[in-house]
Amino acid sequence: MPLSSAQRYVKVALVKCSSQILRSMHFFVVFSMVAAMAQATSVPPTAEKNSCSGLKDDRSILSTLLTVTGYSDTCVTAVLDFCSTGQEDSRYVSLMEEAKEVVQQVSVAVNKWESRPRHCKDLLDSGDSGSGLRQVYPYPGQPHHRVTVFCDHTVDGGGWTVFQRRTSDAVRQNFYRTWIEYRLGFGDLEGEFWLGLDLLHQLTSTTLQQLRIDLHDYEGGHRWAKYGFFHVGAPETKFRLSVGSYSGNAGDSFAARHNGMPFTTRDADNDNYSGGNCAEERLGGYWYDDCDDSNLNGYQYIGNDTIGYKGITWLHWSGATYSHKATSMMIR
Ligand SMILES: [Ca+2]
Repeated sequence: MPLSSAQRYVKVALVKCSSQILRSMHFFVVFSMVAAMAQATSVPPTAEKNSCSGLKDDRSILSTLLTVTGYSDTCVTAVLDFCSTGQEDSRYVSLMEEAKEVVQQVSVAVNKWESRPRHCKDLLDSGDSGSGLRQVYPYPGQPHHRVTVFCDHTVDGGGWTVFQRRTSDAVRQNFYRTWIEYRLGFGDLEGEFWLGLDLLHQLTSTTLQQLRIDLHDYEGGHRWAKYGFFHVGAPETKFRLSVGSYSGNAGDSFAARHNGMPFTTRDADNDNYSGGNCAEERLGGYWYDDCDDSNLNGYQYIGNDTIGYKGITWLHWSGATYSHKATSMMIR
Protein backbone atom coordinates (compact mmCIF):
# COMPACT_ATOMS: atom_id res chain seq x y z
CA MET A 1 0.00 0.00 0.00
CA PRO A 2 1.23 3.57 -0.68
CA LEU A 3 2.71 5.55 2.20
CA SER A 4 1.12 8.80 3.26
CA SER A 5 3.07 12.02 2.79
CA ALA A 6 3.70 12.39 6.52
CA GLN A 7 4.98 8.86 6.82
CA ARG A 8 7.30 9.38 3.89
CA TYR A 9 8.57 12.53 5.55
CA VAL A 10 9.25 10.70 8.81
CA LYS A 11 11.28 8.12 6.93
CA VAL A 12 13.23 10.78 5.04
CA ALA A 13 13.93 12.81 8.15
CA LEU A 14 15.17 9.77 9.98
CA VAL A 15 17.55 9.02 7.18
CA LYS A 16 18.96 12.53 7.52
CA CYS A 17 19.22 12.14 11.26
CA SER A 18 20.99 8.86 10.92
CA SER A 19 24.39 10.10 9.81
CA GLN A 20 25.53 9.89 13.43
CA ILE A 21 25.08 6.14 13.42
CA LEU A 22 25.28 5.31 9.74
CA ARG A 23 28.02 2.81 10.32
CA SER A 24 26.07 0.76 12.76
CA MET A 25 23.43 -1.84 12.18
CA HIS A 26 21.01 0.35 14.11
CA PHE A 27 20.28 2.40 11.07
CA PHE A 28 19.12 -0.54 9.03
CA VAL A 29 17.08 -1.96 11.89
CA VAL A 30 15.35 1.34 12.59
CA PHE A 31 14.64 2.03 8.97
CA SER A 32 13.09 -1.42 8.54
CA MET A 33 11.10 -0.88 11.70
CA VAL A 34 9.75 2.50 10.62
CA ALA A 35 8.97 1.18 7.17
CA ALA A 36 7.10 -1.75 8.70
CA MET A 37 5.14 0.55 11.02
CA ALA A 38 4.36 2.95 8.19
CA GLN A 39 3.18 0.10 6.06
CA ALA A 40 1.02 -1.26 8.84
CA THR A 41 -0.66 2.10 9.33
CA SER A 42 -0.58 3.28 5.72
CA VAL A 43 -3.72 4.78 4.29
CA PRO A 44 -5.10 5.31 0.76
CA PRO A 45 -3.76 8.43 -1.07
CA THR A 46 -7.17 10.12 -0.79
CA ALA A 47 -6.82 10.24 2.98
CA GLU A 48 -3.35 11.89 2.99
CA LYS A 49 -4.54 15.11 4.59
CA ASN A 50 -5.34 13.27 7.78
CA SER A 51 -2.46 10.87 7.54
CA CYS A 52 -0.70 11.95 10.72
CA SER A 53 -3.35 10.57 12.98
CA GLY A 54 -1.90 7.06 12.90
CA LEU A 55 1.57 8.32 13.74
CA LYS A 56 0.21 10.53 16.51
CA ASP A 57 -1.34 7.50 18.11
CA ASP A 58 1.93 5.61 17.83
CA ARG A 59 4.07 8.53 18.89
CA SER A 60 5.14 7.29 22.30
CA ILE A 61 5.97 3.81 21.04
CA LEU A 62 7.84 5.18 18.02
CA SER A 63 9.69 7.69 20.16
CA THR A 64 10.81 5.03 22.63
CA LEU A 65 11.93 2.67 19.90
CA LEU A 66 13.94 5.32 18.09
CA THR A 67 15.59 6.66 21.23
CA VAL A 68 16.53 3.20 22.44
CA THR A 69 17.93 2.38 19.03
CA GLY A 70 20.35 5.28 19.09
CA TYR A 71 18.72 8.42 17.69
CA SER A 72 19.09 11.57 19.75
CA ASP A 73 16.11 13.02 21.63
CA THR A 74 16.29 16.18 19.51
CA CYS A 75 16.17 14.26 16.29
CA VAL A 76 13.24 12.08 17.33
CA THR A 77 11.27 15.06 18.64
CA ALA A 78 11.85 17.06 15.45
CA VAL A 79 10.67 14.24 13.25
CA LEU A 80 7.59 13.46 15.28
CA ASP A 81 6.67 17.13 15.68
CA PHE A 82 6.23 17.34 11.93
CA CYS A 83 2.87 15.66 12.32
CA SER A 84 1.44 18.54 14.29
CA THR A 85 2.66 21.28 11.92
CA GLY A 86 0.63 20.29 8.86
CA GLN A 87 3.52 21.05 6.44
CA GLU A 88 3.33 19.81 2.89
CA ASP A 89 5.94 17.31 1.82
CA SER A 90 6.69 18.76 -1.66
CA ARG A 91 9.83 20.50 -0.37
CA TYR A 92 11.24 17.13 0.64
CA VAL A 93 11.18 15.48 -2.78
CA SER A 94 14.93 15.86 -3.37
CA LEU A 95 15.53 14.73 0.18
CA MET A 96 13.51 11.62 -0.61
CA GLU A 97 15.68 10.87 -3.62
CA GLU A 98 18.80 11.35 -1.54
CA ALA A 99 17.35 9.09 1.12
CA LYS A 100 16.63 6.34 -1.40
CA GLU A 101 20.26 6.45 -2.46
CA VAL A 102 21.51 6.27 1.10
CA VAL A 103 19.20 3.38 1.89
CA GLN A 104 20.41 1.57 -1.19
CA GLN A 105 24.03 2.01 -0.14
CA VAL A 106 23.32 0.92 3.41
CA SER A 107 21.42 -2.15 2.22
CA VAL A 108 24.35 -3.18 0.07
CA ALA A 109 26.78 -2.66 2.96
CA VAL A 110 24.58 -4.59 5.40
CA ASN A 111 24.10 -7.49 3.00
CA LYS A 112 27.83 -7.63 2.38
CA TRP A 113 28.51 -7.60 6.10
CA GLU A 114 25.89 -10.23 6.85
CA SER A 115 27.37 -12.61 4.32
CA ARG A 116 30.79 -12.53 5.98
CA PRO A 117 31.73 -15.75 7.79
CA ARG A 118 31.38 -15.55 11.57
CA HIS A 119 33.07 -18.89 12.19
CA CYS A 120 34.24 -22.02 10.37
CA LYS A 121 30.73 -23.44 9.85
CA ASP A 122 29.84 -20.38 7.73
CA LEU A 123 32.95 -20.99 5.63
CA LEU A 124 32.04 -24.64 5.12
CA ASP A 125 28.47 -23.71 4.17
CA SER A 126 29.82 -21.27 1.58
CA GLY A 127 31.91 -24.01 -0.03
CA ASP A 128 35.30 -23.59 1.67
CA SER A 129 35.92 -27.12 2.90
CA GLY A 130 39.67 -26.79 3.38
CA SER A 131 40.97 -27.23 6.91
CA GLY A 132 43.55 -24.80 8.29
CA LEU A 133 43.92 -21.11 9.06
CA ARG A 134 41.04 -18.89 7.99
CA GLN A 135 39.81 -15.37 8.71
CA VAL A 136 36.39 -14.84 10.22
CA TYR A 137 34.35 -11.83 11.40
CA PRO A 138 32.71 -12.81 14.70
CA TYR A 139 31.98 -9.35 16.11
CA PRO A 140 28.43 -8.06 15.43
CA GLY A 141 28.44 -4.41 14.37
CA GLN A 142 32.20 -4.47 13.69
CA PRO A 143 32.36 -5.52 10.03
CA HIS A 144 36.10 -4.88 9.75
CA HIS A 145 37.14 -6.72 12.91
CA ARG A 146 38.55 -9.99 11.61
CA VAL A 147 40.38 -12.72 13.47
CA THR A 148 42.33 -15.76 12.39
CA VAL A 149 41.11 -19.17 13.53
CA PHE A 150 41.88 -22.79 12.71
CA CYS A 151 39.06 -24.62 10.91
CA ASP A 152 38.72 -28.40 11.11
CA HIS A 153 36.53 -29.99 8.45
CA THR A 154 37.93 -33.50 8.87
CA VAL A 155 35.92 -34.59 11.91
CA ASP A 156 32.20 -35.31 12.35
CA GLY A 157 31.00 -33.47 9.24
CA GLY A 158 33.41 -30.54 9.60
CA GLY A 159 32.62 -26.88 10.22
CA TRP A 160 34.51 -26.84 13.53
CA THR A 161 36.32 -23.79 14.92
CA VAL A 162 39.14 -25.08 17.11
CA PHE A 163 39.80 -23.17 20.33
CA GLN A 164 42.19 -25.46 22.19
CA ARG A 165 44.75 -27.99 21.04
CA ARG A 166 47.41 -30.06 22.77
CA THR A 167 49.87 -32.13 20.74
CA SER A 168 52.98 -34.17 21.31
CA ASP A 169 54.95 -32.14 18.75
CA ALA A 170 58.53 -31.18 19.53
CA VAL A 171 57.59 -27.56 20.22
CA ARG A 172 55.38 -27.44 23.32
CA GLN A 173 53.51 -24.50 24.78
CA ASN A 174 53.37 -23.58 28.44
CA PHE A 175 49.72 -23.75 29.58
CA TYR A 176 50.43 -22.67 33.16
CA ARG A 177 49.54 -19.06 32.37
CA THR A 178 47.97 -15.94 33.84
CA TRP A 179 44.43 -14.52 33.54
CA ILE A 180 45.31 -12.00 30.86
CA GLU A 181 47.02 -14.69 28.80
CA TYR A 182 43.98 -16.96 28.97
CA ARG A 183 41.78 -14.00 28.06
CA LEU A 184 43.78 -13.00 25.01
CA GLY A 185 44.94 -16.45 23.95
CA PHE A 186 48.40 -17.88 23.34
CA GLY A 187 50.38 -20.44 21.38
CA ASP A 188 50.51 -21.45 17.72
CA LEU A 189 47.21 -21.96 15.87
CA GLU A 190 48.80 -24.76 13.85
CA GLY A 191 50.30 -26.40 16.93
CA GLU A 192 49.41 -26.10 20.59
CA PHE A 193 47.24 -23.12 21.52
CA TRP A 194 44.43 -21.55 23.51
CA LEU A 195 42.33 -19.21 21.35
CA GLY A 196 41.36 -16.87 24.19
CA LEU A 197 38.34 -16.39 26.44
CA ASP A 198 37.33 -13.02 24.99
CA LEU A 199 37.01 -14.45 21.51
CA LEU A 200 35.43 -17.66 22.81
CA HIS A 201 32.74 -15.59 24.50
CA GLN A 202 32.10 -13.79 21.22
CA LEU A 203 32.06 -16.95 19.10
CA THR A 204 29.56 -18.67 21.40
CA SER A 205 27.29 -15.65 21.86
CA THR A 206 25.84 -15.02 18.41
CA THR A 207 24.46 -18.47 17.60
CA LEU A 208 23.92 -21.70 19.53
CA GLN A 209 27.13 -23.72 19.52
CA GLN A 210 28.01 -27.37 20.00
CA LEU A 211 31.26 -28.39 21.65
CA ARG A 212 33.36 -31.36 20.61
CA ILE A 213 36.35 -32.64 22.57
CA ASP A 214 38.73 -35.23 21.09
CA LEU A 215 41.25 -37.12 23.19
CA HIS A 216 44.18 -39.28 22.10
CA ASP A 217 46.32 -41.48 24.34
CA TYR A 218 49.88 -42.71 23.83
CA GLU A 219 48.67 -46.21 22.94
CA GLY A 220 46.77 -45.16 19.80
CA GLY A 221 43.41 -44.84 21.52
CA HIS A 222 40.97 -42.09 20.55
CA ARG A 223 37.75 -41.06 22.25
CA TRP A 224 35.46 -38.08 22.03
CA ALA A 225 32.82 -36.16 23.95
CA LYS A 226 30.24 -33.92 22.34
CA TYR A 227 27.93 -31.40 23.96
CA GLY A 228 24.78 -30.06 22.32
CA PHE A 229 25.11 -26.69 24.01
CA PHE A 230 28.19 -24.62 24.85
CA HIS A 231 28.46 -20.98 25.89
CA VAL A 232 31.20 -18.95 27.56
CA GLY A 233 29.95 -15.95 29.52
CA ALA A 234 31.11 -12.34 29.37
CA PRO A 235 34.21 -11.07 31.22
CA GLU A 236 31.96 -9.80 34.06
CA THR A 237 30.93 -13.41 34.76
CA LYS A 238 34.59 -14.51 34.76
CA PHE A 239 33.76 -16.33 31.52
CA ARG A 240 31.24 -18.62 33.19
CA LEU A 241 30.76 -21.98 31.48
CA SER A 242 27.36 -23.19 30.27
CA VAL A 243 27.54 -26.66 28.75
CA GLY A 244 25.26 -29.65 28.49
CA SER A 245 23.64 -32.47 26.49
CA TYR A 246 26.51 -34.97 26.43
CA SER A 247 27.08 -37.69 23.85
CA GLY A 248 30.22 -39.65 22.93
CA ASN A 249 32.38 -42.52 24.15
CA ALA A 250 34.81 -40.77 26.49
CA GLY A 251 32.34 -40.27 29.33
CA ASP A 252 31.20 -36.90 30.63
CA SER A 253 34.15 -35.43 32.49
CA PHE A 254 33.23 -31.87 31.58
CA ALA A 255 29.60 -30.75 31.93
CA ALA A 256 28.67 -32.78 35.02
CA ARG A 257 31.43 -31.24 37.12
CA HIS A 258 32.31 -27.97 35.43
CA ASN A 259 29.03 -26.52 34.14
CA GLY A 260 28.28 -23.17 35.74
CA MET A 261 31.85 -22.54 36.89
CA PRO A 262 33.80 -19.34 36.20
CA PHE A 263 37.33 -19.59 34.80
CA THR A 264 40.33 -19.82 37.14
CA THR A 265 44.01 -19.18 36.47
CA ARG A 266 47.03 -19.22 38.75
CA ASP A 267 46.59 -15.49 39.45
CA ALA A 268 42.76 -15.43 39.50
CA ASP A 269 41.15 -17.87 41.92
CA ASN A 270 37.43 -18.16 41.06
CA ASP A 271 37.05 -21.84 41.96
CA ASN A 272 35.10 -23.63 44.68
CA TYR A 273 38.21 -24.91 46.46
CA SER A 274 38.55 -23.10 49.78
CA GLY A 275 41.92 -24.71 50.50
CA GLY A 276 43.72 -22.88 47.69
CA ASN A 277 43.77 -22.23 43.95
CA CYS A 278 42.97 -25.19 41.69
CA ALA A 279 44.99 -23.68 38.83
CA GLU A 280 48.08 -23.84 41.05
CA GLU A 281 47.18 -27.34 42.24
CA ARG A 282 46.50 -28.67 38.71
CA LEU A 283 49.06 -26.60 36.78
CA GLY A 284 46.62 -25.17 34.23
CA GLY A 285 43.77 -22.71 33.64
CA TYR A 286 40.21 -24.08 33.51
CA TRP A 287 36.64 -23.86 34.70
CA TYR A 288 37.69 -25.52 37.96
CA ASP A 289 35.15 -26.58 40.55
CA ASP A 290 36.92 -27.89 43.65
CA CYS A 291 38.80 -29.00 41.45
CA ASP A 292 38.10 -31.18 38.36
CA ASP A 293 36.98 -34.23 36.39
CA SER A 294 39.13 -33.14 33.44
CA ASN A 295 42.15 -30.89 33.13
CA LEU A 296 42.80 -30.38 29.42
CA ASN A 297 45.11 -27.41 30.02
CA GLY A 298 47.20 -29.29 32.59
CA TYR A 299 50.89 -30.13 32.42
CA GLN A 300 52.06 -32.34 29.52
CA TYR A 301 53.10 -35.39 31.49
CA ILE A 302 53.46 -38.50 29.34
CA GLY A 303 50.83 -41.17 30.01
CA ASN A 304 51.02 -42.49 33.54
CA ASP A 305 54.10 -40.41 34.29
CA THR A 306 52.16 -38.08 36.56
CA ILE A 307 51.54 -37.75 40.25
CA GLY A 308 47.83 -37.43 39.58
CA TYR A 309 45.39 -34.74 38.52
CA LYS A 310 48.11 -32.39 37.27
CA GLY A 311 48.37 -33.82 33.77
CA ILE A 312 46.07 -33.57 30.74
CA THR A 313 43.42 -35.73 32.35
CA TRP A 314 39.91 -37.03 31.56
CA LEU A 315 38.61 -38.89 34.58
CA HIS A 316 35.87 -41.00 32.98
CA TRP A 317 38.09 -42.54 30.35
CA SER A 318 41.55 -42.88 31.83
CA GLY A 319 41.39 -41.70 35.42
CA ALA A 320 43.20 -38.95 37.26
CA THR A 321 46.72 -40.26 36.79
CA TYR A 322 46.86 -40.54 32.99
CA SER A 323 48.00 -37.57 30.93
CA HIS A 324 46.89 -37.60 27.27
CA LYS A 325 49.02 -37.26 24.18
CA ALA A 326 46.72 -34.91 22.29
CA THR A 327 43.43 -33.07 22.75
CA SER A 328 41.31 -30.60 20.87
CA MET A 329 38.29 -28.54 21.86
CA MET A 330 36.19 -27.05 19.09
CA ILE A 331 32.82 -25.47 18.42
CA ARG A 332 30.27 -25.51 15.62
CA1 LIG B 1 39.98 -21.35 45.66
